[in-house]
Amino acid sequence: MNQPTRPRVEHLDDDVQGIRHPAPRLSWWLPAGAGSQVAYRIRTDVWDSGRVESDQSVLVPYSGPAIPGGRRVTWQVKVWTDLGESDWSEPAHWETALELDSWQASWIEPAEDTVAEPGDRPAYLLRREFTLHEAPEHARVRVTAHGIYELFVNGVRVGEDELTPGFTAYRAHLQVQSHDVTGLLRQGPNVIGAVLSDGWFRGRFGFHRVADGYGTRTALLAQLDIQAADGGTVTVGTDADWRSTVGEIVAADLMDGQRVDFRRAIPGWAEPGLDDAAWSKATVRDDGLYADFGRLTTSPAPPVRRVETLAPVAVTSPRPGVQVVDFGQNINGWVRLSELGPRGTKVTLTHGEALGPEGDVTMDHLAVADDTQGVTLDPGQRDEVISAGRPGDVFEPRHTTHGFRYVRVEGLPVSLSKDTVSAAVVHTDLRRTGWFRCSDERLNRLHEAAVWSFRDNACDVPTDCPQRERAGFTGDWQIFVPTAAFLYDVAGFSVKWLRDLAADQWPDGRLPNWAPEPGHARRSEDMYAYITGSAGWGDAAVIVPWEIYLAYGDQRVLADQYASMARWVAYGARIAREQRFPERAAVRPVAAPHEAYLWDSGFHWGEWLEPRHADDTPFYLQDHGPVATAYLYWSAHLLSRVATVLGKADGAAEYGELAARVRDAWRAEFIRPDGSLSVDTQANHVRALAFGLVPEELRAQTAQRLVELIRAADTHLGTGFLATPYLLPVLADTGHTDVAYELLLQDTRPSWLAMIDQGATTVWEDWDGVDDDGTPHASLNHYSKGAVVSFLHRHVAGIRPRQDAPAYRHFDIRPEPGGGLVSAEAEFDSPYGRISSRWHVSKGRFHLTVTVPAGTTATVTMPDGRVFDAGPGEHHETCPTS
Ligand code: RAM
Repeated sequence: MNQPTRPRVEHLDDDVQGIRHPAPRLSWWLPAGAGSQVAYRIRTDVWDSGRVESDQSVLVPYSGPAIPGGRRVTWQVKVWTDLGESDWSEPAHWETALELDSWQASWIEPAEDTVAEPGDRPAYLLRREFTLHEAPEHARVRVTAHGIYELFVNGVRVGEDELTPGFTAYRAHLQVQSHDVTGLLRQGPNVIGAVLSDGWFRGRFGFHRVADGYGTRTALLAQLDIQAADGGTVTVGTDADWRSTVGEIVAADLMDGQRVDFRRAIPGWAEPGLDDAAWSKATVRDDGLYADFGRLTTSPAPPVRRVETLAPVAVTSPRPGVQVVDFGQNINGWVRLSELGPRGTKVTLTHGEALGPEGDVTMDHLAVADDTQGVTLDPGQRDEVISAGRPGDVFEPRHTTHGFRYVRVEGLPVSLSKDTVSAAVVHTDLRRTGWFRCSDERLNRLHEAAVWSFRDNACDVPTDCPQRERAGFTGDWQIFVPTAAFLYDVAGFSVKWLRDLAADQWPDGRLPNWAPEPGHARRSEDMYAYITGSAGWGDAAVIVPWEIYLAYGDQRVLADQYASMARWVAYGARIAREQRFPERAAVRPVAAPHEAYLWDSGFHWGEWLEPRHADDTPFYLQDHGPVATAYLYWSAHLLSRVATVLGKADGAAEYGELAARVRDAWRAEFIRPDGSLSVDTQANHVRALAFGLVPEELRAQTAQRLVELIRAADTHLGTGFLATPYLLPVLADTGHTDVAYELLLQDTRPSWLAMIDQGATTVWEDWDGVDDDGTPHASLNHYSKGAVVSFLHRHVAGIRPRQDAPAYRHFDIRPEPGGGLVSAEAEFDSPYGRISSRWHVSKGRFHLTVTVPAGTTATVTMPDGRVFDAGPGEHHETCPTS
C-alpha cells in the first residue's frame, strides 16, 4: 500500500488524549518501499495544510487553527516520495484537553471517621445514582484521584488502565484519564461509582516506606459530560450527592499488599437500585491542593495495563498447608486466584523472588534496615483473601503490586493448578521497538533478563526495583535510558518523569535521588537535605533529556527541561566552588586554583556497588571527587550541546567554558605526572575514557591500564552502577574488543552470565545476588547492570545512533563480531522506520544484511574496515573473517 503508516501524535499512537499544546507534533513512517519524502499534506476534519515541501516526517508541529478544548480531531497525512503521491494514511485521532473552566465537578473525600494505620487502610466505594431521560448520543468521563481509583458505570469497569491516575509529583501534576462511556449509559437510572485506595498518594512506597507522602486523605474527582441527541447536555460530577462506604477491600497498600474479605462484598454496588441509605455522605473539598485545577494534566506516556498473563510452571508443597506457585519469571504485577475455598477460608499469599533451602518463598533479602528510623522494615508483598464461598468470585488485587516469581499460598484446602491461579504482568504499556538474537543462547537469555527487568520497573515511573523500594531512582534511569530507548519507545514515559523531576528540584538546584519525591515530613529534615544532590543521580536531569533527544529527535523536551538542567549544573558548580573535601583541605591548606572546579564534597553514592571494595571506609565518607567532578564535567558539556541545539549561543559558550575548566581540574587533580590515574579502579578508568576526561594522547595508556586491572581480576569486571554501561563500549572503542567479549562471556562471578547460569530471569542489583547455595542478597530485579545489552545492540549487531543526526535520521551500522559468535541480528523500530542488521559467518566469510528505512541513510562499516554509504532499502555485503 502506498500510504504513510504508524501515525503518532507527540510520542503516542492513536487516540491520544488531553493534548494541551496548541501545536502537537505529528509523525509517520513513509510508505513501504519509498526512498525519501519531498512533501507532505496533513488534513484534519476542519483544516488542510495543502502540499508542504518538506522532508520532515518526525515530530512535525500541527500548524492549523487553534482547536477548542475537549475536541476530538481526526487527522490523516499523505506524502510525495520517489513512489509519487501516496494515498491518505488511515485516520488517527487526538483529543484536546478540557478547558479548566469546563470543570464543574468538585473534589470529594470518602467519609472516614478515623484513619487506620498505614497498611490497614481499606479501599472505599463511592457512588452516585442519576437519571437520564434518554440514552445519550455521546458521553465522556474524565476522572482522577488522590490515591488509586477504578471507575465503574452501571456495574461495568471503565477502561483497562491500571493503578490510575498513575504516579506523578501530585502537588505539581495530576493525571486525568478520559473515556468514552456512551455505550454504558442508558435511559432511566444510572450509576457512576469508584473504588478508591491509598496508592502512592497516601500509602507507603520507597526507601523509607513512610505513608501520607502527599496528604492524609484520599479523594476523587470525576466528571461525566453527556450529550443528548437533541444537542442538550447533562453533566454529572463528583459532588455532595455522592455516598461512600467500605466494601470487600479491607486493606490496600502498594507495598504491604491487599486484603479482601469477600463476605463484605456489596453485590450491585455500582448499579442502580441499591439501597445506599446506610452509606455515608462524601465530603466536598475545595481548599488547599483541591483548589488547584491547574495541576490537572494528561500523561504523555501510555497507561499501565495488565500486559500479559503467566501460567504457573510448577506448584509444589514444601510443607502441609502451604503451596508454592512458580511462574517461571520474575515480574511486576499480581496474582489472579479463582479457587478460594469454602466460605470463611482465609488464604494468605506471600510474594517473593527466590526460594529458601526448603523450597519455600524467602523474603529475608528484601527486608531493609532503615537507619533513619532505627527499624527494620517488613518486606510486605502479602495479600490475604477470605472466601464468601460464592462461585465466580475471583481474587485479583488491583490496588497493590508485587515484584515476584514465586507465591506462597497458605490456608487453601484445595490444590492449585493453571486453571485456578495465574499471574498478571503489570506495567506501562510501552510499544516494543527493539529485538536481538545471536548464536549464543546464554547471551539471548541475558538479553531477555534485561528486557524483563525493564518491564518490571516501568510502572508509570522508572523504578529501581519492583519489590523493595519501587522508587523512581534518578541514577538508575540515567544509566539505563539509552538501553531502554532501543527496547521500547520510552519517549513519552521519560518526558512524563522529567516533568516531575523538575517539579521536585530544590530551589538551590539540587535534585532528589528519586522522583517523584514526596519529601516526607516524618523523616529527619537534615538527613533528607544531606542525601539530596548526589552526582551521577541528579545528572539524570541532563542525561535523560539528552538521550531522549538523540533517540527520538525531540527538541521540545530539551527546551522544556533546559532550566532544570541549568539549575542542576549551577548547583554542582557552586558546591565545587564553595566547599572542599576535608582530607584534601587538611593536606593542602591553601586550595590550588583548579579546586574551584573540583566537586569533592557533599553526599554522593559514588560508583555504587562495585564487586570488591578496596577501601572499607563507608561510602559516604569517601572522596567522591573523581566521580562528582567527572559528572559535573559531563553534564556541563552536554548542557552546552543542548544550548547549541536550541540556538542559545550564550548558554553554549558559558557551559562549554565551564565544562573545559572542570575537565582541566579533573586532570590536574586525578592524573599523575606519568599519565596514570590516581584512582586505580576499573570504574575510574572506564569513566575517564567514556567522558573523554583523559587527553587524547593518554587514551591508549589509560585503556591499557584498564585491561591490566581486568586481567589482574582474572578477567573479571570491577565496575558498579555508574561505569558498567560504558565498560564494554570503551574497551571496544579503544581497540580491546577481544577483552570486551571475554568479559561479556565470563561466567564466574562477578559477571552477567554468572547470574544467568544461576537461573536469573531478571538482572540482580548486586554482582553477588545469589550465593552458590542459592541464598539471595539484595534485590534480584534492578535493570541498571542490564545496560550491558546495549553492547549487543550497538557493537555485536552494530546498530548505532549518531549524535549529529538524532532519531536515527542518519546512523551507523558497524558490527564487531567476536567471542566465537557465528551469527547475530537486531531489529529496531526507529522514529523513521525499521532498521535491521543481521550477520552470520560461514566458510570463512562474514555476511551482513542491513535494512535502512525510508527517509534515512546509514554508514556501514564492515569488520574488515571497508566503509560504504547506504540509502533506504536492503543491502548485502560480505568480507573475509579476520
Ligand atoms: C538503592 C536503590 C537504587 C540505587 C540507590 C543508590 O537503594 O536500589 O538502585 O540507585 O540505592
